[in-house]
Amino acid sequence: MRVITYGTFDLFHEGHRKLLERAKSLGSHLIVGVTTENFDDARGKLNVQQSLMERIQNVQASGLADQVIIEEYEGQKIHDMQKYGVDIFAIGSDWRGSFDYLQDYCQVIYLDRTEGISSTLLRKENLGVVRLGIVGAGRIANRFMTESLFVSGVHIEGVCSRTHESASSFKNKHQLKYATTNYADLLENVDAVYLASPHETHFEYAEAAIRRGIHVLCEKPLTLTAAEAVALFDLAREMNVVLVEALKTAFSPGFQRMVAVARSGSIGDIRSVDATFTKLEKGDLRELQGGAGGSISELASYPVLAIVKLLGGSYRSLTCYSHIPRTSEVDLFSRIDLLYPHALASARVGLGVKCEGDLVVGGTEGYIYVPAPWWKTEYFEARFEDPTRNKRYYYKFDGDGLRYEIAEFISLINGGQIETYKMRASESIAIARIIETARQEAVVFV
Ligand code: C2G
Repeated sequence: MRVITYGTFDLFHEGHRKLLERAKSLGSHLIVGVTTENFDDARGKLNVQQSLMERIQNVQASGLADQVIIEEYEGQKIHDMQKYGVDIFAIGSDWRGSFDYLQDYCQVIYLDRTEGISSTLLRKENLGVVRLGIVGAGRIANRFMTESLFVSGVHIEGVCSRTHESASSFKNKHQLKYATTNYADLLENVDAVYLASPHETHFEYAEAAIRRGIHVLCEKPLTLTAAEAVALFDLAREMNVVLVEALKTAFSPGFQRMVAVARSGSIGDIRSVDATFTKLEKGDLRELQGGAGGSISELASYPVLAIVKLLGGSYRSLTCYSHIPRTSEVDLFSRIDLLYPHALASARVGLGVKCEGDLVVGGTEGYIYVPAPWWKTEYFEARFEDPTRNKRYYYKFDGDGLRYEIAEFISLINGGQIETYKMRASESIAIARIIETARQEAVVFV
């Protein structure tokens, strides 16, 4: 009898060993499928600590597996049952019912799970739980709460907001320990903060946290000037704390893959990048008034991120056109054109004008097309003159996507690293520089 079982087997423990022992005793040959990082990402398991290689080695070291295979995609189990001539599929009882569909191919057995031990528990013991405070109680802070539930190793302790009412209603809604209007109080009780306050407060709040050795995840735009971004990253390095700009697109698997495909030469040399993000804001634009608002400061971080990831931060010149109608104090539509040594890029943003929100990366041999909403990259295409070469790529972008940046932030803290290649300090600084220059030098039309 051939038996198969699957798992992540992160931080291999007694529960895993017992499960494999029981599975093995059901037959004569045990196959163990170990999940890839991509597959775990896709099924929402974001905090796996060990690499695929380490997890395979753990399974092999148990001496219980006759064969180890890699599980990399949804639906693979059906293929494996047939490919390996499997008689019995065994899995822990926490999955009871979920794999009944495999009964068409083999016998399905749910084995009792070992109580009191799990990878999640071990991760907590190993790494502890990061106590996080939220600054701001608006729409994005609410989304952050929902998304943080998908990430293990983090606990949202409290909230700081401008008014008592907004802070305590946020606290009650999300059942937090405390609410305050005093930022210094919040910093007393946390290891890290998430800044979702108005743009112009980011610098001051981030600086105060970093000075106390508190890690910072800061909503975009991190700062409104490059000098402030440089100062914050210098301070973070000096204090050895994590400072990450929460630009969700940068952390999504699909976007990272798109950048890698484009930069690997598959469409030749990159000569143009055109990215658009518009979001019609109706009604009260008061939040955007007073200099810090507008379509550039609200939205340009996204298209400029794509440009910086694809072409770098060293452009030769910048031109910006902004539509600021007489009735508005802020720009409602803007286009930033950047000339690079060998390429042209354009970022279009709008709060009062709607355009197609797509991204096109033009190369000397073909182009990459990412349809709207490209900033939540789920799908892109590489297209060529010869259409038989066209290729489509599909990825997962769960929920609002904030879970990816939260997971990365927590794993940086736990791993003792202060920077991630997904959103480097130099990239945040380059984005801040472009946004600052565009806002200063915009040619205005009414
Ligand atoms: N397990 C157990 N007792 C525990 C913990 C885990 O019996 N205390 C079992 C699980 O039920 C599972 C196996 O050990 O059968 C691997 O568990 P995980 O590493 O958590 O992997 P999991 O996410 O359950 O993978 O395709 C992947 C599989 O569908 C499930």
